[in-house]
Amino acid sequence: MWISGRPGVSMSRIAIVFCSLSFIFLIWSYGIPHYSASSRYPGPGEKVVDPEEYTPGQFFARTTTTTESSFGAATGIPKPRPETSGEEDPEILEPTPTPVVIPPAVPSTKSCLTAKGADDIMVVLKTSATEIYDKLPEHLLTLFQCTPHYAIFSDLDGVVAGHKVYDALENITAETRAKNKEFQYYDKIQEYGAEGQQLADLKGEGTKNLDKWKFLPMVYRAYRMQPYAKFFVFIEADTSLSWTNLLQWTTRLDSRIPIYAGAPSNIGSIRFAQRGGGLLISNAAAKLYATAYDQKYVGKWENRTATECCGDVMVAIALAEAHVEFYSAFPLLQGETPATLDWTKRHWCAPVVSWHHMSPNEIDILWNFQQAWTKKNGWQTPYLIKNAFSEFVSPRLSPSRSNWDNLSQDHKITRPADDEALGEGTAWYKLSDADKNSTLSFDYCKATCASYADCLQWRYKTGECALSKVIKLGRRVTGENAESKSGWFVERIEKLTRSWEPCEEPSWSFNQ
Ligand SMILES: *[C@@H]1O[C@H](CO)[C@@H](O)[C@H](O)[C@H]1NC(C)=O
Ligand SMILES: *[C@@H]1O[C@H](CO)[C@@H](O)[C@H](O)[C@H]1NC(C)=O
Ligand SMILES: *[C@@H]1O[C@H](CO)[C@@H](O)[C@H](O)[C@H]1NC(C)=O
Ligand SMILES: CC(=O)N[C@H]1CO[C@H](CO)[C@@H](O)[C@@H]1O
Repeated sequence: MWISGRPGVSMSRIAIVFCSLSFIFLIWSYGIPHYSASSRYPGPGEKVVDPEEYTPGQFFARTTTTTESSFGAATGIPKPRPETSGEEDPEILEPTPTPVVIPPAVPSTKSCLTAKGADDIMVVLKTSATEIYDKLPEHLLTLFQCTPHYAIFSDLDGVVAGHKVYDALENITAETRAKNKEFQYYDKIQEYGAEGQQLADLKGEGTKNLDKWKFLPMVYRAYRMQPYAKFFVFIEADTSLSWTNLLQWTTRLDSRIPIYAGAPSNIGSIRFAQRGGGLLISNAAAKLYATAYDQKYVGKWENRTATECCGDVMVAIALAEAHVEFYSAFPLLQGETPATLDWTKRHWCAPVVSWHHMSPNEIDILWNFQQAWTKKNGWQTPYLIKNAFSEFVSPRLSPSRSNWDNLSQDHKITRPADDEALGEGTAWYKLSDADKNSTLSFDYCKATCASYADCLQWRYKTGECALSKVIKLGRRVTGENAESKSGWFVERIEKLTRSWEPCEEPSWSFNQ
């Protein structure tokens, strides 16, 4: 026996170890079953907690009957214990989330390079010299390994890790450069570049304001570089693009129709595609645009750019002048991350082509997921919002998570700090007792959520309880928000998402 061969291992020590293990197991088995009890879904007419009877680790001990309720009309309100007497053991309440492990699955880059439709797409990434070393490498290692045609535009001409980077601002007229003070930063970037200095030091408002000037020349030049591309996709450095879903989407579209599509947004009367979700422009649209650009850029569009807030708005203005119509491609192209998206029935069966506000870290996770996806499902099956949910969200939902803001915000209850704002006639005064109590503790907040049949998640911080009937993951918070603590009724969420199944067909539809 290997044990007896070791010094210092005696039967009594083994006995001690055995006893400790049994003890740990006892505690563990005592704690575990209560998690699911606490997230039990009390549907209409079903039994629900009376948290009065609450004992640690057993939140929903005794049950009473509730009726269907919704925000603002709570009935059968449970009365939780105040936080002071018996906080649940955070060790027990907060099991470590199941890590999302995606085994490395690297289909040969050859298959992604030659996937159907790959040769027809031109992917264009826009960045700035001030962030290029932080954000470009991830794209070079992932997406751009798969795109036969791509270009990178910045505010400095050069080569990064062997890849050509174009300066989108090189032909801005001297008049415009003299009139708009952000171009002082453009000159600085050129200087730093020439001297080999730390371009990241120039990061700030000044260089950020240069961004809007890049769009029109970039779209034009991309078309001139690759005039036979059927579709042009313009993304930002913090956009995550699904190559397989993009290809499956564009092969269903007719590039001879002028299409300008993206995640819609409005400024005044102008409807435009938000830059972060990506802009999809068909060949026919790009051709119309290029013709108009030749006539209008210098005399008109460049001047107009000075007065518009943003480059993506300017693209919409220019395309409208080129007689290209805008189509909303939401939720295929969209501006959220898996942490901030509303996971609703409406989008459940839609494929996701883009995510925005993604760190290189998150882009990488998504990329690995998609590699595994195409390896398993080939290049003709899109991954849907629901697949992203089961991969990135559902394993992370739990009855309680500290330092976490789940973005619950349908119904936010804040106890005013000023006592005068509590009296008769105030907004606070009109709240139900359950709503008022929800601001007392995490458990009260949870109980108030439980009392609303459609409440799925809650977030508590001192004096504030926020409830939500929309599923959102949220993220870890630091600094002054670090005390936020969130929770989800996992079984309610499971029941709800199950009711959205099955997805008959991926819904590729998008409209004007
Ligand atoms: C609110 O809290 C108070 C004090 O803890 C308690 O007496 C009351 O029953 C609670 N009401 C509800 C509706 O939970
Ligand atoms: C700037 O002008 C030159 C010469 O016409 C042209 O080759 C180049 O593509 C232009 N650059 C951009 C970003 O439009
Ligand atoms: C741009 O607008 C200014 C007035 O705002 C005008 O003086 C200038 O001539 C215009 N430039 C061009 C190229 O049209
Ligand atoms: C990190 C974050 O976005 N937190 C938000 C969570 O929800 C509350 C309430 O709506 C917001 O005020 C926070 O900004």
